[in-house]
Amino acid sequence: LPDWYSPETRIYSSTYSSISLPTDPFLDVVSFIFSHQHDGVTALIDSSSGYSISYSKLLPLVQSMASGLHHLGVSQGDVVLLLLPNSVYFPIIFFSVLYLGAIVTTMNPLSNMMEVKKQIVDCGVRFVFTLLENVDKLQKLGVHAIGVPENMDLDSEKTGFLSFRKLIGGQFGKAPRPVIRQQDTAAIMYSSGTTGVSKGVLFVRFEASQYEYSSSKNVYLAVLPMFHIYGLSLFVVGLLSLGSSIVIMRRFDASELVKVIDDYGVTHFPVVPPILTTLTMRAKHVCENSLQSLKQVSCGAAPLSRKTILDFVQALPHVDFVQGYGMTESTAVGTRGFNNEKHHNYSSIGLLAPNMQAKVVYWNSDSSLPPGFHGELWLRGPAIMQRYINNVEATNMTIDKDGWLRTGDIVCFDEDGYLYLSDRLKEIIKYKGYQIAPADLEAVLISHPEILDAAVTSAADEVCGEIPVAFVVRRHGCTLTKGAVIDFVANQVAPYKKVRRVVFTESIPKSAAGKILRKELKSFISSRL
Ligand code: 4UU
Repeated sequence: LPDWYSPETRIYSSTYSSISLPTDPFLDVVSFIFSHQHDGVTALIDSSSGYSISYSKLLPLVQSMASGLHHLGVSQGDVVLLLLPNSVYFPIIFFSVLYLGAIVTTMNPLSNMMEVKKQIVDCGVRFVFTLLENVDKLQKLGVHAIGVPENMDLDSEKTGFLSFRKLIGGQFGKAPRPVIRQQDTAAIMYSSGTTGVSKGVLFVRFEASQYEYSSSKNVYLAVLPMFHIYGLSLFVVGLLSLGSSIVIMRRFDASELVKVIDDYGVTHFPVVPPILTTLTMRAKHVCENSLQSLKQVSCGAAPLSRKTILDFVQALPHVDFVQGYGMTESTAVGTRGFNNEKHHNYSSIGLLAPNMQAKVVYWNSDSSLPPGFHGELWLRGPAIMQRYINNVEATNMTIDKDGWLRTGDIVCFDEDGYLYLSDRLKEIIKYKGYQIAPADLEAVLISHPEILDAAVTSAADEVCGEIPVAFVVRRHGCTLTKGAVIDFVANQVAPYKKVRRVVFTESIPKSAAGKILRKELKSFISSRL
């Protein structure tokens, strides 16, 4: 048997050598990341304007922003919401908040104001960075809103509460550096986990140290959003500590993709399945010296079909294709892609990440299974979240007393340590890699006066992976239409979350304990729709 699996404990360990984590209890993320020198290297580049920030300018900008925030009244322990699309400013704002010992929370900038308000209340947000056009709406919610100009032109700014340009301008002296411990809260990200509504996931010492210290001179293309754990932990925390250059596309524009890769000599491109499909399509129509700089494309956040993978490797045979797996509750740490051997057919989600342990647990038991068997993946290691905020019950259901995190994913290890993901036990819907919590949509649905009961599940979709489908029980004799149900939800949630199909039904199938039987809804969908 291999040395990465113990038949006695039935615990898997990583096939990668472990990374030694900083032991100083007072080392915070900012000091850790900026202790590595990458002079002369470009850190961040805006793909449309070419505006760039070098590594040597990064820390001074973070410090200026931190002193601006301090001037505004941000202090240790305050929660600051980043309601922002990607830009070269995103990492600077992120680190300036942590620099002050304050806490970052993030959200999709397309979120509905009702969703924003919910999160503001849930984690006690006091300050928000948002696009200029949202500043007024946010002020009305009782938080201090700082407007960030989307086109990066700092002079175009209207005078907001306090302008971004002034804040970052370095006119407020030195920001204080409070005592920050590794155990202090760094970030609160939102995830619904294995069940229920979206919850705040609390991270301490935000796991920067999961990345090796070696420097890498790669050029990454950042299209994936930094407000989601995949983009945040990869682009903001991971790659900036390694010294890579990051080309940031503020908005994903398929028609610009090839040009951006060629213009900036992009070597590495992390994607989610729909972007992989777009890249494949574009690659079929380019001239032969296009896309030659690309060395590796890595895909994660949602399942990929074999056909999608094979189409890609046929279109771009010189590119190394890998899959990675992670989740919010594990700071995006899970597997690391390493699929060079063709006989794995690229279908593996990678090898267990360094410092991580795993168990493959037989359904509804605590007995774990050896390589070759499918079961629920449990993960343990330093990157696992501390807890869900304001929710002891959900925390206890998700992490056991020995520190094992239930992922809600069904996996199997093969004899070489490669992981394969075959199914998902948990309720979440993955729309283009984004999480949608059925319980969040159900809460909106049953708030409608003519809806007696509702349940949400997913249907497979070729382009988006999965789409939310609502089963709705209407009040007797009412005339509510499917379109009206879709509109009702769409008015209260971010566009990507909206219900895309409605099924009217007489009752929602439930267990004796009142739990929605989602499997029954799913089989209804696959048989009828
Ligand atoms: C099938 O989506 C993420 C994190 C993605 C990620 C992280 C590190 C991708 C690559 C990487 O290297 O986080 P969440 O919390 O939004 O969603 C987590 C869930 C997982 O539990 C699993 O069900 O997303 C699904 N998922 C995947 N499914 C994540 N990666 C994959 C994958 N294939 N490769």
